[in-house]
Amino acid sequence: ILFFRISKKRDLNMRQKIGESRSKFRDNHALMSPDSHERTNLPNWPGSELVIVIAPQMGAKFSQFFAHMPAGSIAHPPLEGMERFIFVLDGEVELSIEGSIHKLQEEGYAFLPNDRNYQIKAQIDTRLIVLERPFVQLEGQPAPKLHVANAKKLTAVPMKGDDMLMLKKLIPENLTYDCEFNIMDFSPGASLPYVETHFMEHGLLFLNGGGIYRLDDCWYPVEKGDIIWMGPYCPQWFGAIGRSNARYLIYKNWNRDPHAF
Ligand code: UGY
Ligand code: MN
Repeated sequence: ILFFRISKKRDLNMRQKIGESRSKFRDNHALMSPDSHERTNLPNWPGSELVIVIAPQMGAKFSQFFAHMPAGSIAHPPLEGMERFIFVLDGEVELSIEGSIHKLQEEGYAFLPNDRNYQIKAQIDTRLIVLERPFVQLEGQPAPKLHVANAKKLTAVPMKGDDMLMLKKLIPENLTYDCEFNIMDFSPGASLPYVETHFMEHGLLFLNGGGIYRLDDCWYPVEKGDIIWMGPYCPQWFGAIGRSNARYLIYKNWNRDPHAF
């Protein structure tokens, strides 16, 4: 293990020294690998370092970022009209919202509706993945509810009948929500059943394992820690390669007419 760690580190430095990265940005998709992360700060995350990996500037209609929160730091709500999803990669946060407190540990998550008052406090050094987007109301539907849970406690179901591809749906399936967050878990050798093309976008984080991701006419090797943005109609396919499961967290805009965006 030690040898592997050393050689991997050296390899990474070599690549960086010659100006190489696996990160790629195209008109309808992007791959962001950890070797090109740029840390930055934002006013509503005092003391935290953020890596903004997906943003409207690249053509996406949402943003996604890693938040490195030191113990004791506090994060505040996003801009007006923006809903937020947070997922704990490691560490622990306390979410205080309208008189109640929720503890979120590894794979704990929260869907936070727009324009609510809350704070997120890191109990220890914590890494979150966060997604924000402007909420799109559906006429006749009430506002979506706060939803807090832990992905480890959810039961996975086979996707489209394939028990080599297991799916966990993280937020409730009702029309008040304008998006979905899922975890897809591929056994070694499993793949998406066909090349998908759809008007919805994706923001994706590899949680474990890896494989080959097809995006438009490019095939990319991908691994844990990689982020992918898929724009509308970006042809997409994934095949899991390796001896362990490949697992990713994926966002999708959902439950709304294509004209509503
Ligand atoms: O839900 C989805 O569209 C999902 N199957 N897409 C993907 O994994 N690229
Ligand atoms: Mn898809």
